[in-house]
Amino acid sequence: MEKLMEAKVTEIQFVPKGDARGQLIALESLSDQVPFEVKRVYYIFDTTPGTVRGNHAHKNLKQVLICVSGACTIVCEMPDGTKSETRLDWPNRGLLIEGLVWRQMKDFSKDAVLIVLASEHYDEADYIRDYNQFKKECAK
Ligand code: T46
Repeated sequence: MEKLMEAKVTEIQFVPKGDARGQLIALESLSDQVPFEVKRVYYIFDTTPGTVRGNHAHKNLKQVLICVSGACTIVCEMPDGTKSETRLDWPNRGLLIEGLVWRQMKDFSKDAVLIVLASEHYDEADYIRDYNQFKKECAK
């Protein structure tokens, strides 16, 4: 049987390099904030009002989500059924999602830009898009 990585959701606080000119946040692979090699970056913007994205889990992927403009809410369901909601509403807040976590992104503000740093290249085979299949995987 395929061995899946441990499911985990961690809120991260980035420390801005602020000065009189404004703020700057630098993220590096294999650091405390991004504990994996970044192989892919994608971003979600111009989201249709009221839309809910996600509705899937990943088998073996680590991602850091940052709302660099505006705000959105990330809902995570862990393999034991525990749910959490995190409002990402400032560029110094991040959410590290690892392994088998059912996720939804919702309540996007009009100006929301959600950037995601991912540990792997895009692979549709890593997705579980069926909720019942997710629950079956969790029960294994
Ligand atoms: C996730 C959440 C937070 C690609 O071709 N390459 C990519 O790297 C990605 C991420 C997507 N796509 C294609 C696949 C679909 O045809 O873009 C289309 C939209 O993707 P999806 O419906 O999976 O998007 P979301 O917003 O529901 O989920 C995305 C990520 O797919 C997912 O990994 O964790 O953001």
